[in-house]
Amino acid sequence: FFHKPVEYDDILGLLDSLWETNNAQYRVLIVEDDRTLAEHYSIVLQGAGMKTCIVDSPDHLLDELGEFHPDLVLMDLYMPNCSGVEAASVIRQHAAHTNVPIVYLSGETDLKLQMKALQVGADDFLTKPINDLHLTQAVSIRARRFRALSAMMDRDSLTGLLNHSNLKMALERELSRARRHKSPVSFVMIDIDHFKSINDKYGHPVGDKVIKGVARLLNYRFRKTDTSARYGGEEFALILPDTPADIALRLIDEFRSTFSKTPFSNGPETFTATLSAGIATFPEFDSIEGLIEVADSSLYLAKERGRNRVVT
Ligand code: GH3
Ligand code: MG
Ligand code: MG
Repeated sequence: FFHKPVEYDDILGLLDSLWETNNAQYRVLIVEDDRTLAEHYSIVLQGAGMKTCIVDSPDHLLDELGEFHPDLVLMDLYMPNCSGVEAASVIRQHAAHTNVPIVYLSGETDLKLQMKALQVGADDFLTKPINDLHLTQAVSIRARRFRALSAMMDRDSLTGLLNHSNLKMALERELSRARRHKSPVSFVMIDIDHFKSINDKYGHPVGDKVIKGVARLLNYRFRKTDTSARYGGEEFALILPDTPADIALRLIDEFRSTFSKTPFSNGPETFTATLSAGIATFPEFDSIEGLIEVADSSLYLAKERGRNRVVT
């Protein structure tokens, strides 16, 4: 670029490569009763590197939303047994999908009707017929913004771990997967011991360093398929798929031991901290509430028995 004049083709090439990477894997749910049209959109969006899923009747919409986790919903306005507006309001009433962008794609050209349709919480209105490039652009811009926003909202700002509300969703997902595959899942609650006195002795910022230390070690020791979350102030939770209770106990006890030897600094002085953990395992316990309750009472037992220990 610096040695020769920029050519039109160079720019096109650059745009193409940015385009490919930027559209990587955006997930688009297409709600459209006209199969031919739906498949056309699908091919266009897939051609730009996105993943698509077609729903031809709003009956299965909520199931598909839960399974597919779209980054955007492309919604027809007029369908035989339900209007797109109704479908959009159903999506919006679901806590898990309050932020997913909804874009109408319809032949409706009446501006007043378009505005009314947008009022239920949709984000944009595109009119058929639509140019392929326009469609991909409109979809990818919104999908990208949604991805970036979700990534920020799903995570705790101090540690970068999943936050409380997303942990519940992750646990729900792992539990239904485990039921399908008939495999175990272990759920772990972790709490730093005497954390109040760490704060009192060294100050809040040093306390924060200890919290970050737990998060860093969690990221380092556990697999990508394991989910770690900040459950509350100095409490953490961990989901270990395909892990029975005895293996979970061994893993978490190793983690506990490593943490207890990890030095933290307060100026020239160094100190160590300990943590306690409680474990509950599916299928022995078969609900989110059950797993959380049992892991929590095991954690309480670990505290009662003297802390710096793990209880199943
Ligand atoms: P135990 O061994 O029984 O768990 O005792 P503990 O002192 O750790 O437990 P307790 O729940 O009494 O105290 C937790 C403390 O954590 C109280 C609260 O001020 C502190 N805390 C909560 N969130 C944060 C945070 O984000 N940063 C820091 N530095 N402290 C926090
Ligand atoms: Mg504590
Ligand atoms: Mg606590």
